[in-house]
Amino acid sequence: MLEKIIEANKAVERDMADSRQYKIAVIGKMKSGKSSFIRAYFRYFFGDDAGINPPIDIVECTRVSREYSLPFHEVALWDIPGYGSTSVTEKDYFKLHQLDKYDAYVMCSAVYSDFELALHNEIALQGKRYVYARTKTDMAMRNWMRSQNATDAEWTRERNKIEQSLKTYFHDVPIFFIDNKKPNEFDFPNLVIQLPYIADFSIESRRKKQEHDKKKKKTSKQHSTQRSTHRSTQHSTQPSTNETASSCALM
Ligand SMILES: Nc1nc2c(ncn2[C@@H]2O[C@H](COP(=O)(O)OP(=O)(O)OP(=O)(O)O)[C@@H](O)[C@H]2O)c(=O)[nH]1
Ligand SMILES: [Mg+2]
Repeated sequence: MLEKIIEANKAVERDMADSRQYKIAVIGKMKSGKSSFIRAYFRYFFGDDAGINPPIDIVECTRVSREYSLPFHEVALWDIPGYGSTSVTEKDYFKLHQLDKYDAYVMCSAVYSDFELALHNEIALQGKRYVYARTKTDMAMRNWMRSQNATDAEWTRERNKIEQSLKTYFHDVPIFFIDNKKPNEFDFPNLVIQLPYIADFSIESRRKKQEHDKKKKKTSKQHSTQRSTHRSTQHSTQPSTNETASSCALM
C-alpha cells in the first residue's frame, strides 16, 4: 500500500515538473482594474469557489506584489501595485517590481496614458510579449452611448475606432475589451483562453532574442579581434620610421 502511495506521489511530481506554470504579471496604472482582473480570471475558470480574492478598492489598494495561483492550473497571476500614485511613481516601475522575472504580462488600462508606451518599449527590449486589457468597457460603453444617445451599432463602430487608434501605438499586441465584473462578456473569454499561448510565445520570443544577442556579441567580439590582429600584422610588416629612414639612406 505504502509503495503504491509513494509511486502515485512520484507520478504527481513528474506531472508537476512536466506541466509548466506560466508566471504572468498583471501591470498598469493604479485603479485600472488589475486585482479585479485576477479575481475575474479565477472566477471565470473555477466559479466563486476558487477562493482567490485579491483586495479591490476604489482607493489605492495593492501595495506589494502577490502571487495568485492554483495547483495544476497553467497560469499563475501576479498582482503588481499600480504606477501613478505617490507611493509608486512611473519612474523605475519595471525595476522596482523586478518585472523582468515574469514570462509575460497583462497590461490593464481603462484610459490610455503615455507611460504605457514606455512600458511597451521596456517589454519589447526584454524580447517578451503581453496583452493589452482595456478594462471597464461596460462603463465606457454606457457613458458614451448615453452622451451620444447612440445605438449598439454606433458603439461597435466607436469601439473599433478606439481599437484602431490603440493599434497605432501598440503594434502586434493583442487588444481585448473587458468588463471585470462580467467575465463572460466582451472579449474576456477570448483573452483568458489565449493567455497561455501568449505566455508560450513570449518565452520563445525571449529565447530567440537572447540567442540573437549572444550571436551578435560573439560576432562583434570576433570582428574586434580580427581588427586588432590586422592592425598588429600591419604594424609588424610595415617598417618602422627608422627602418624606412635607413633603407632610404641605403638607396
Ligand atoms: N465597472 C467596472 N469596474 C471595474 C472594472 N475593473 C475594476 N473596476 C473597479 O475599479 C476599482 C479599482 O479596481 P481594482 O481592481 O482595485 O484596481 P487595481 O488596478 O488593482 O488598483 P490598485 O491596486 O490600487 O492599483 C474598483 O472599484 C473596481 O470595482 C471593470 O471592468 N468594470
Ligand atoms: Mg490592486
